[in-house]
Amino acid sequence: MLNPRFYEALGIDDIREKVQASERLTIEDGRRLFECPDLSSVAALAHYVRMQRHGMRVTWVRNRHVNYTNVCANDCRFCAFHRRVGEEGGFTLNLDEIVDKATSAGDITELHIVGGCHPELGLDFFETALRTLHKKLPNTSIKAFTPVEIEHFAKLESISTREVLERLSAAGQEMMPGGGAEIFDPDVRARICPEKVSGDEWLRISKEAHSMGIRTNCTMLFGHVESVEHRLDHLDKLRRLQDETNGFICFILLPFLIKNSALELPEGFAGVSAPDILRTLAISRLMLDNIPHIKSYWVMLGVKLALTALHYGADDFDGTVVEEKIGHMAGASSEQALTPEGIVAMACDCGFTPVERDALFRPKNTEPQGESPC
Ligand code: V47
Repeated sequence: MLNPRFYEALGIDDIREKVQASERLTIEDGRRLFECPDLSSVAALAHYVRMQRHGMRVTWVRNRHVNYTNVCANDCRFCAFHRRVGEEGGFTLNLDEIVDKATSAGDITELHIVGGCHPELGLDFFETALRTLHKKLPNTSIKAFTPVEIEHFAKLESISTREVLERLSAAGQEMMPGGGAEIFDPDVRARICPEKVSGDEWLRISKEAHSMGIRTNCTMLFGHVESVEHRLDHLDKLRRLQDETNGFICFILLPFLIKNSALELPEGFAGVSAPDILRTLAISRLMLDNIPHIKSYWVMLGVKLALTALHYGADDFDGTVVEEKIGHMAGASSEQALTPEGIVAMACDCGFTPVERDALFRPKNTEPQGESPC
């Protein structure tokens, strides 16, 4: 129940009215929500939208991450995962190792494959890997390669990104994860990831994938050197592209984890705060009115905050994950994996209705899972 008197007192009753009338919020509205002194009132707006769209459902997936290499031609300053060619700590999996990892996690619905931009791994390696995985795991959807990797393969092979996408999807890539978006603003990118594709190029490749029928996710890495304006600009760019293509399925908010980062940070900076994460997530839900799902990614948030975020507009809990490196090398203190039973029990304990999904967010079955106390 959104009480107009509370919102009038906060000076944002016009925003409450828009939300309840399903009207689009402006960037200026977003800015005012960042400034609103009462976080719970912002949360209530996001929760209202979540309830309209998804009720108390929280989706999750049996999945596994495979990072095929951490060797990367880009040297993103925030990234603790990557190593330069020849640098200590670099790893590159061969085909057998990729297949072993993918098949060792039991019955999975989604395989999440990403890696660094390795200067020597050609497209034929990935086509073979996808074909082999598809054969071995015929009932598992392969969500693989961000727009950053797609651009890297195109450069390496001197072909267009469209051709890369055509070849990968013919080999078994079913959808694409949303990593590498960071913050689109060029000045921010110049500070945090100067070698990486531009924000415009990331958006162009996502658009190209959508035009070919490949659904993708999108992300925002925040809590480093960017301002609230940069966050809102990033969300606006995603929203504009989604108006054109409707190709994004899910948005994932990634709070910057600071351990082992080469980014120059202010003295004493301990990372983004929980209230800032929850507020940014709630505002993302409100601004991204055309993206169906908002993920609470427990790996980066930690399980407790990720469960809390389900009350701030998020409706997806990602999945079992099994082996995660990017967040954990940057200091994530969350578990390496969750069990299906654990996810179901936690969602129920928090009053939600867990729904197992596939990679494209279609429910796996219609039977209710677990028992919610509410
Ligand atoms: O691309 C890197 C970010 C991303 C750090 O699409 C960092 O379903 C925080 O994109 N602190 C990888 N974030 C994770 C990702 C993802 C995860 C789960 C599901 C999906 C999906 C996508 O993490 C990277 C980068 O943007 N990242 N370093 C760091 N220190």
